[in-house]
Amino acid sequence: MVKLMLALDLDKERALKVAEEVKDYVDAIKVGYPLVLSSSLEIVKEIKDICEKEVILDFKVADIPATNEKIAKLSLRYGDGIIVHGFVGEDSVKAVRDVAKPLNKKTILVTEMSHPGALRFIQPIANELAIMAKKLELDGIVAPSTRPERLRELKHLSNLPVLTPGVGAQGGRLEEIIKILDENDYIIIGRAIYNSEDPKKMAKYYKEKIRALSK
Ligand code: NUP
Repeated sequence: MVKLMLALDLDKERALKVAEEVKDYVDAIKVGYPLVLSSSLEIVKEIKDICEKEVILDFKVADIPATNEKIAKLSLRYGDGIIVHGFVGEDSVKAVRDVAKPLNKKTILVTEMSHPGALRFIQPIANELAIMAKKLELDGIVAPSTRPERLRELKHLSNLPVLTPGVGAQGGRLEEIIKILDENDYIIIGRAIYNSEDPKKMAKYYKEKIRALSK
């Protein structure tokens, strides 16, 4: 079954509350700058203490190789993997991968982003990014639920597990993307769950919908 990854872009207090509420229905958790900058990287441990899920660091690392290496070393003291940008070049991505691999942690490459602004600069190179992810034998790519045909193509080109954001608040439709995905892939949902009146109920709703549509 396709996995559900919760994006926890909240402050510490709300993030821990939501993690506790939804833990029976999500398979993994994604933390990014809003949460880490409003607390610290230690938050990853606190989340793991609550729910023992896979935690991916969405830091979209995009610097020169020497700096990427330092960022990866510091970040990957926590969590199970890190998201990087590829437009900075193969050497920068390799620097992260070479830190992550020996630690048994994932390096996940952003290909095409899910927001409208992605059309101008990143969509034109997204196919090449997916091919680079495959060549570097990374652990996954990020590709958009907001453009199902692009999601299909990027998954095909990379032949890697896909983490796909865009369902819910960004207008992506679960029914349209689920047929493209398989049990190695993750659907990332944030606001549609944590901003709802009842995050637990909403996480259950998405989990059950994924189960029903996966058949
Ligand atoms: O292309 C991307 N789009 C995107 O929304 C790459 C991402 N990493 N994200 C992240 O996915 C975004 O930063 C947020 O954490 C999550 C989507 O959350 P939501 O739109 O479901 O609230």
